[in-house]
Amino acid sequence: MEPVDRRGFMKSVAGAGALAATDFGAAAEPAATPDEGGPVFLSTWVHGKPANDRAAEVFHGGGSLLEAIEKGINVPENDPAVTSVGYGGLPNAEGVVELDAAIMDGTRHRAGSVCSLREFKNPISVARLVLEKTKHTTLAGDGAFRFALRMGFHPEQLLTPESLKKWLEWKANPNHETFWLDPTQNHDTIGMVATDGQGHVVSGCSTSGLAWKIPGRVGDSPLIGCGVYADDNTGAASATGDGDLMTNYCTSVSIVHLMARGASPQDACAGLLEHMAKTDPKNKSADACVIAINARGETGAASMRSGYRLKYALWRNGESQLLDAVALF
Ligand code: SD4
Repeated sequence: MEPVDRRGFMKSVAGAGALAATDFGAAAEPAATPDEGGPVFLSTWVHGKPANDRAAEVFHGGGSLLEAIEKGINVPENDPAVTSVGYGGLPNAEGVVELDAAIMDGTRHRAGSVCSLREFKNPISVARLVLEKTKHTTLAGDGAFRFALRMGFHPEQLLTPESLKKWLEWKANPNHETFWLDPTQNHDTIGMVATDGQGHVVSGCSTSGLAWKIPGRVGDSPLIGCGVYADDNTGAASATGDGDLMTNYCTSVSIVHLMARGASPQDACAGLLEHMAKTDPKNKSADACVIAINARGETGAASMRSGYRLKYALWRNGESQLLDAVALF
């Protein structure tokens, strides 16, 4: 993605806003012509970098794009230092880790997802098996647990000494009725979008969701069209931040639809956040960040506000970097 100055950025937002106002039922743009640019991996937050590196390694080792995204996302899922994904993710209000994940294949236009999955640290891998082995799209709670068991995954305790300590501290605090952790400590959902450079796109997302959430709470991450969306005719998107808010805007499918009407990934990301701010000015202070890629490998990333600015990871042509997303406010 090119660096965006403020004037260019506001112009792009205005353009995307105009696109947002167009009729969603209008004829779509012709499918993007894929170039031969090779794979591109784009992920949220700092832990997106080792995730991208692993995804690129798997892809270059002969794995499919779906497999690359799954194995890439497994990296922060397995890392106890990442406290909002997989093993070591902060638990719900009752001290139980509940994980959400989804993966969508833009070629088949099919997704798999799991919600409120307990005791398995790799929900993205379980979600992929929902996609590959069943006719369903989403499995939740106990059913997702039993499906994972049947698929051969091994249950384990996902609390680490550190996450247990944090939960006990939260419980001991007399003001602990909030279900939203200080956002500065809760930036860690992994969203990844990628193309193989041949016109194929995939989107994946994995999270432990909001720390101290009400048991059974499902965020945007495992909901198709919210946390993930992918369509080879256009591109793919993913989201991170306040999933209770972003679910109401179907962020990922809305971004892909903006791209289908001609917006660049950058303009589509900015346009969706601008739409959120326009419909309710309170959203200007929301924690909301999005990433997108089109089938030509062009990328976009945007944050609602500079106080919750997305750091994102980009892997292209063997180069792996961390970048700061633009912020609207
Ligand atoms: C959720 N969207 O469960 C996730 C949380 C998140 O950065 O992305 N945090 O609401």
